[in-house]
Amino acid sequence: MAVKLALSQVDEALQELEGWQRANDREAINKTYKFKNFTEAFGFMTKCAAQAEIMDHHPEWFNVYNRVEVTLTTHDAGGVTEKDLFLARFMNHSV
Ligand code: H2B
Repeated sequence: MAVKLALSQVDEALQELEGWQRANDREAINKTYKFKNFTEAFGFMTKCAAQAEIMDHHPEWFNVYNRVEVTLTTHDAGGVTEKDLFLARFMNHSV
């Protein structure tokens, strides 16, 4: 099972993850992506969904039109793990 990272380790990793921040109310990281339109947003989600399936690691997300709000945490570990950081990097490279 993936090991939960210390908050200081998460903060350090976030310095290299543009637009991502720690959630206020739980051990998670989040980012809001904005696209030109719904088609672009959904294309991004489709790409990330395929990666999530490969990893068996799934985002919590909310989409309205061109906006995708993403929260990443590892439920099994009760906090942020390397899997969340990997998926966050993948997402940033997928825009
Ligand atoms: N996704 C996330 N974000 N955290 C998990 O702990 C998790 C998951 N666990 N996707 C996986 C699925 C687990 O429930 C299945 C049974 O492997």
